[in-house]
Amino acid sequence: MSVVLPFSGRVLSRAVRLAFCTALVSGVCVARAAAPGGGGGSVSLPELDVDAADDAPASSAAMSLTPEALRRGRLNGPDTAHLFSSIPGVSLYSGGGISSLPVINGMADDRVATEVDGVRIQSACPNHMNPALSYVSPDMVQSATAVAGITPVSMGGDSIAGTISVERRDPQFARRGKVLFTGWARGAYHSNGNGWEGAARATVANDWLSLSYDASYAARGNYHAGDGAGVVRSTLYKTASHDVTLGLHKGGNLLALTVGQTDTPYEGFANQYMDMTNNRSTFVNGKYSGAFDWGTLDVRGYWQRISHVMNDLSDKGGHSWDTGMPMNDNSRLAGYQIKASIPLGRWNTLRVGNGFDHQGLNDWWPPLPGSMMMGPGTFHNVNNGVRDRIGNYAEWEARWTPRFHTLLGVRSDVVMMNTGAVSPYSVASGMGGMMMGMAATDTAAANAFNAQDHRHTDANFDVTALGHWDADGRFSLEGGYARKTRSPNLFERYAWGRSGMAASMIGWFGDGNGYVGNNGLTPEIANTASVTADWHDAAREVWDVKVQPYYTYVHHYVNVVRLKSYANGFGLLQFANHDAQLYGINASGRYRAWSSPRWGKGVFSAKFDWVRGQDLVAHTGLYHQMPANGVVAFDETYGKWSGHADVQLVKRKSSVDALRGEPRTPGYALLNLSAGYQWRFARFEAGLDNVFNQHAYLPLGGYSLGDYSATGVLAPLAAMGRSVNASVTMSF
Ligand SMILES: [Cu+2]
Repeated sequence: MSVVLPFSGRVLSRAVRLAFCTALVSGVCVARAAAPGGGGGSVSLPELDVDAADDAPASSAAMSLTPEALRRGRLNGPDTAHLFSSIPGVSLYSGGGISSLPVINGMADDRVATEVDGVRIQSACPNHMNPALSYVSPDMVQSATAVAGITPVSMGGDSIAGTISVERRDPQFARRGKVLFTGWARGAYHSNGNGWEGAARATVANDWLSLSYDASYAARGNYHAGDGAGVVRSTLYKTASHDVTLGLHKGGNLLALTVGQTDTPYEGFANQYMDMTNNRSTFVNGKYSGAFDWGTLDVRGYWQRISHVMNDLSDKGGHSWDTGMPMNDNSRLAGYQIKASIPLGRWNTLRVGNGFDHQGLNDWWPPLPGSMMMGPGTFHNVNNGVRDRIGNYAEWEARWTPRFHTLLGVRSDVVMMNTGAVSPYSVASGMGGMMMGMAATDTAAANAFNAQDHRHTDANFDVTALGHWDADGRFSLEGGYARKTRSPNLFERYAWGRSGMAASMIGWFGDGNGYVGNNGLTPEIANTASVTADWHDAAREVWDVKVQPYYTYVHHYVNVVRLKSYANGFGLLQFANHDAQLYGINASGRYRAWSSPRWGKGVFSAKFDWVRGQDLVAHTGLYHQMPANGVVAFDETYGKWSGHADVQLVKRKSSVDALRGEPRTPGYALLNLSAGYQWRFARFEAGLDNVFNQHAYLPLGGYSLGDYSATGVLAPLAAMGRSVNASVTMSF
């Protein structure tokens, strides 16, 4: 019924664009990912084959996940951010179960440009509970690419670390004269936390019109830490999403329009004082790509409405504000991106782009009936906050010889921000004791804030220069320099509450501290130099070793100063511009030990990351620096069987951020196993994570505040213990 063309236009363009991508770790390579059904889907855009190629720059720093890596990521858990954990230089830190945030080369969160379908989605929450990747289920991801280090300007802007890009599936079409009806459904179970997931997609299409429907669901209870250490509170979640995509395809043109909604009725945040008690995102995303005589054009437009509600879930007991604390956010995002790729003769390509992104945000905390502390008025944390960005770039890729090419890019981003007047719960008056203290502190802070001018216009510019040299068929060297700039986010500039309670609601660090914004913050500017050396056999089939050292100096790095320390050890911190440096090495290797009809294919692979980050003003380590870590993996494929084993090794975390009181964590080693079998239109997968049920603390997890609230014992956030995972995917 379905027609599979091995090289659709977009697959080809991706293959060409990443022709120099030489990621070697198991699960990381240059291919475009397939449907989870594994071959059941069909994509056919033959007219785009020739002209759509080369629509994005070749860069060794760009790595895309293989279909196998995507499948394994889906089996391990329902978080799209976790798909990237196998990529060198990328680590993750957890907030909620489906809201992990990526860290690239020691720089986290907003420092990473995170794109879903080419759209930058800003978190609409002072705890960054709803980051971009939390809106897309791993089942809906068709391609996942990470760019660490020297990021081409066409893939960056308003970020200093790198880019993480996830694309939902493109519409599928039938061959001329045929009708395509295709789809898949997947169900999965995780024993730890009793998690269930389901996802499905159905498409009906002819050769020019395609209509598809996607749905996904995931729910899980609190997980258990390893070695009988018990439940980790506030790690439960439930989420559901669905969307409809209409695709039109004619000649060299593709038009796709997606309308969808994601609902997360609850999600616990183990390292925050608050939990998410509802999050609804409604979005419209349009995309046009066309191939012309002069080159290719890619246009995207989007609109998104996010309404976000926080409170304490029932297992976060023991607070002074245990009776709850409603906090609300409303956000509107809208924007467009236009990209053109213009070949200039055989040897040169010019890429130009223009884009606009609007973020509007309201963050307010309604009064709690009967509470002296949280009332009688509404606490307006961000009142009509606006952050708009206009980006423009030009990028020139030149092939000087068949063995040497360069990439030069310049980019400007103008970021405009403003916000309205704010107010505390109550204006300080004749109340007694602590209440008066809090009301007086926040009243004074609100008055000081309202007296300031909050308008900012940051004119930022970025530069990327990259050279790539293929010495012979077995060695290549790529090196470059990038200047990248990020403007502060709305909370970094505009969070204003200075009482302990109000400030502890601000912060996406999981460290238990309270945060105050700083209206005087300037953009942070990173200067990065990096080289990538790549050794491999001529055909790139048997072995591969890649080593990438880097150094980054960040002017005006947005870090913190400590205004006050509380009795419990946590502090009141204010964002401040410091200078910082980060340096490290990412390395990966792969060796195909055998490949024969008799023994199948066996591949050993490894990755290793090491990073150090230092605040050069406060003379302390930067926050969220992963200790030295690596993965050693083995993959065997035999006919319709596939097997995978890996050991994840993480060194003791001894370098910490003293400003935030970051916890030290011991080293650990975890063994994970999985296997899959394809039978006709069904794929069965089973896995065992953390086989020996080891107890481990997450080096970037901060403190387990859910447990702290309930037990009074403060400890780092524990990793998940053993989990049996199973999934079945049916394609039709
Ligand atoms: Cu939130």
